[in-house]
Amino acid sequence: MATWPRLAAALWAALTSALLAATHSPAARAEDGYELWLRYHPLESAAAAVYRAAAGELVVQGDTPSLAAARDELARGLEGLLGGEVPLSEGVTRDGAIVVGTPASSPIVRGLALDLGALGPEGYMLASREIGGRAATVVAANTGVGALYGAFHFLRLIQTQASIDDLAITSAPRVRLRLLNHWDNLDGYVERGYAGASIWDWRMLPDYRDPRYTDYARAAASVGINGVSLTNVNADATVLTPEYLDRVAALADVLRPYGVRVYLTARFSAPVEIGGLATADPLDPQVRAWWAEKAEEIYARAPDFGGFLVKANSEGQPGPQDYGRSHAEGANMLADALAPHGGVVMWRAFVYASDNPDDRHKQAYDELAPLDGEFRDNVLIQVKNGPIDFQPREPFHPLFGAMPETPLMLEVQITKEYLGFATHLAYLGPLWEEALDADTHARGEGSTVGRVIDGSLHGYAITGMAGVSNVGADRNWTGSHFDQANWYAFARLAWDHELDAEAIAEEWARMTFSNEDALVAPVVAMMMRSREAVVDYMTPLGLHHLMATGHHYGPGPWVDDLGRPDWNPTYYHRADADGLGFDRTAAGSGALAQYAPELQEMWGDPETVPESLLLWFHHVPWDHEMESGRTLWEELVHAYSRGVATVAGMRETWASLEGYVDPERFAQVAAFLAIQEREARWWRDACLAYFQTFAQRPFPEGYEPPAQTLEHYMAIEHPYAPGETRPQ
Ligand code: GCW
Repeated sequence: MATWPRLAAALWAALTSALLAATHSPAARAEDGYELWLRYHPLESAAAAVYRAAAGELVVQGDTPSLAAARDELARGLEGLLGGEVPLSEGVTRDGAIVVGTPASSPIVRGLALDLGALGPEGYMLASREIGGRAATVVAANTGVGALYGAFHFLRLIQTQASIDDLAITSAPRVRLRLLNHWDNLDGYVERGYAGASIWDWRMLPDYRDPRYTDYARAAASVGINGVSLTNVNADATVLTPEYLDRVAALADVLRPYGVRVYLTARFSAPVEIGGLATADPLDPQVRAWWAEKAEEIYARAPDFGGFLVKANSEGQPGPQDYGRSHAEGANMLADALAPHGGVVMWRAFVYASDNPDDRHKQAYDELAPLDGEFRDNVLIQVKNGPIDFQPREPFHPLFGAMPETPLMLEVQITKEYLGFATHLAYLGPLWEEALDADTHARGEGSTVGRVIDGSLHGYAITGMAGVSNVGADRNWTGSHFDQANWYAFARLAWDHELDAEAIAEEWARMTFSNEDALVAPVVAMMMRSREAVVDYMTPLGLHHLMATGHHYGPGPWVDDLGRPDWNPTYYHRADADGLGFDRTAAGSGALAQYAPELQEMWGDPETVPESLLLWFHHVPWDHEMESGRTLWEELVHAYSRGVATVAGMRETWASLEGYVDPERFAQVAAFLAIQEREARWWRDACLAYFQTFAQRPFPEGYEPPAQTLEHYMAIEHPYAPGETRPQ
């Protein structure tokens, strides 16, 4: 018979084990997203036991800062995942040793005589080996940073519960410069930022180095980011003053062990603004000397400084054309200043002139393609994925394939300026994959954008890919939990553009939420549909730039009164009584002529162009018959409605996953999906109400008409929507 004390003890035991289970079960613990995909929460016990056998001790030989970072990350990750400390050892003393190092740092690695030649300075090898009769896993590379990347890969295998037996993995980046571009102003405001203020606290630097910078560096290194441009391309010359360069140097120090170099945006007029010169003419000897000296000052503080990112003669930014000089003359002047120190210039191709009435689609190509071959060896031209501006869907930028003598980088936007800010769930892996896989036909079939930017098509000596960052000071870094996936996917594709967006989504979901298939499969399916849903409810069938003015939040297809024609949505959709879309064939703006003949032929005919780009290249009658048999008007209604339905389906999917995700993250995603569904309806209804005034056709049967009148939608204003361009 149970006595009271025994009963009480039994009750107490039951209670504490229930409490323990609650705190240990990953689904039950409240999480704010700060840990990103590096959560390292305990695996369930059976899985942990398997990995524990293969992770008996950690042998990191060498003590460079990057090797120390690799050791610390492995120690932290393994302890978290396996639920106990993994001992550090000087040598292999038992089965399950994890040996990390480079041939230079580690006698063990040297002794294995691994073939690391093809891995370059950043690649790595994960290999199962016997060492002194013991089973070991070797994480080897030519540099400490390579070993750090390998350590993160090894942890990822365990985080995603992949096998770590018989490992024979080698990996090296296809693209050399893999950057995040922050559009952060020095006052902490982030242009097109939806995750709070800038993480760079310039006021506290250089004295206080927020530990968050180290976590940022860890996250960056975990996915192979090796550069960060700290400041907005709408640049402020102040960052080039000595006081700020000291702060830049402090950030460079924090990021260095993780293989991340800092870059700055160079305001072209800096010699005038902070240098006291009368001109910033790139051919003026004093200007050239000023920049050369500026470069000296920077490299004295940060010897591995990466270089300058420049937006010039675009949207009001100063540039060489202010002095009658070309983009090449401007870029080369900065390149000459950086060359002695090994720095590069990333010169942006996002240029369009206020006095040029031509189709904006054509302007970057017309200005830059003729300059091919005129740039210094340390200049890259950084080209957005599409010719207009980070729309939910664009054809690839026609410069890709058109500058064989000039290294072209790809720039994509991770922050979702045009895809619903942080509240809409839109996984951008498929968008970037579409851009990277697009065939330019520059050297015959298979001349993809990916092969242009990785240098294999034209033999570029330097290669790069940049993503406009979505990181801010929000606890979850990116403003929403699912936007972390976009940071992650960008970096994974920059490392290897042949990776599959769906596989990347799966990796991310396993690390970020849970390894349970019941969660992973629906989450990945939802992510994979999400970008197309945004295309559908915002700009289907090749429509583009229908967003409201300035902040770009919500629909504004009716806007027609802005200073420049090409700032107006009406310029892009050209709706009239006959039809819809922008004729870019020879009969229209002629932009199609910037593409290869094969594409001109296919895209030039409304019958053969993919319907996803139909209205990008053609002005199409409202009754044009689509593949589905519907008319254009009916198809438009169908696509907008499908977008809303997809989001409603995403909401249902998420609702069914309660219990697989901790309550805090679950609730935020659920609330954001509700906002997304409401805004998707708003987009659909507003755009269809507007286009109907031209189409003059009824809503097809089975489709709800807009909930409100067009006047209602046109009267909506959002004066404080985040992220707008702000003068500095
Ligand atoms: O997409 C536009 C944005 C601007 C941005 C510009 C650019 C930094 O609306 O905010 O300015 O592109 O890429 O330079």
